[in-house]
Amino acid sequence: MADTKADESISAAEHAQAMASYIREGNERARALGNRGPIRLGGDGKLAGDIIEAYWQHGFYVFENVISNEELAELRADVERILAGAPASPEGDTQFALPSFRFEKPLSDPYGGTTKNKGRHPVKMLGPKPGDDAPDLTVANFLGNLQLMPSCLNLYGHHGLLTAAESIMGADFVPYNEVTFVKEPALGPSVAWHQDGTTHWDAPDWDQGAHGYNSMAQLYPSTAGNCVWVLPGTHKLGKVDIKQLMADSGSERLEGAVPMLCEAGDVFITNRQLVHGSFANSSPDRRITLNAGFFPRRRVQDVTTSKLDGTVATYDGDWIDARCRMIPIAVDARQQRFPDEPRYTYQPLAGQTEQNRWNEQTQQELVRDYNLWDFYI
Ligand SMILES: O=C(O)CCC(=O)C(=O)O
Repeated sequence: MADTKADESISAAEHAQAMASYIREGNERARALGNRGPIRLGGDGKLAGDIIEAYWQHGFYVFENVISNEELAELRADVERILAGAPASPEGDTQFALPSFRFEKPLSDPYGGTTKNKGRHPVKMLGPKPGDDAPDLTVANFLGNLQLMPSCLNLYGHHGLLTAAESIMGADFVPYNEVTFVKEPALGPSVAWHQDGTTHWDAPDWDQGAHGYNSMAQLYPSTAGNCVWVLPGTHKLGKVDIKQLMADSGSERLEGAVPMLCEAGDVFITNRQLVHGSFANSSPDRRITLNAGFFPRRRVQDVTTSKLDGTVATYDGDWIDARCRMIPIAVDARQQRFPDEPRYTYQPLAGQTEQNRWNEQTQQELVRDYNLWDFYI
């Protein structure tokens, strides 16, 4: 069935109905990929070779059981606290130098077919009509997770997750931003199909890892009805013609896509060049995703480019080094919270442990407004 109806011309129930067979088939395809399991390291201390291979083959991998129930409870409690304290509208969002919240209309597609985000979302998704009791705006994202939620800082310093980033992007991998995606049932907006990268597509040394990856920790089950869907393998193809894919598929439900499924406490790593997106959440299930993105350092060092909001920046060594301090600070915070776990060593700052302790002073001087140093490629 071709989706030719305008926004809000279908109800959330009709949207869920239209998704039903797509979800069934997508679930089967996702389970057949075999790219999931616990974080396993090899004898060299790096991610096991078969995991790295599966990541590069499909463009994503699902790490199971990364977050204990105890830690999950802390993360969920922090999310609830932030939601409860959220201002009613963007005007009240003044706690930090940059906004902490992104608000959207329930079940809407804020990006598809617009020039927002450097025009990287070429097609419009269906925006089913929200229920009569829905608010005008819903919180779609938190921005700057590491300053908003102490539990997120702890999670960020996780030995296995940082070892994964090092194994795939090199020891000098760099962080770029941390956001939360909030997809409440019957409210969560869609994120129209896109590829994340906006800088290196035409570079002579472009490769399948040129725009890094996102780590996506799931605080609730990630289901086909609420999750991010991907087109496996598309990270190898360069810039993909998403409009054509949509025309070929006859609807927003792209053929061959798979849902990134997992349980609460699992974490995906997802290549930013993959074609991916999420539908309006017409399902009965909440999704909360903590995103933390990483790049290979050589892909940002001295690069001049525009960020998603269009502002132009050059990421020199001082900028990058300042932003990278969040890694050892988070490692120290995690060690204080979970002292029996292995401690990750971030090689580029290995000699600066003392300057990068997590304490009241570094919280105020470095963690607060740390996201002024975010990068974007
Ligand atoms: O979580 C979502 O719904 C979308 C995530 C996404 O598109 C991204 O992180 O680039």
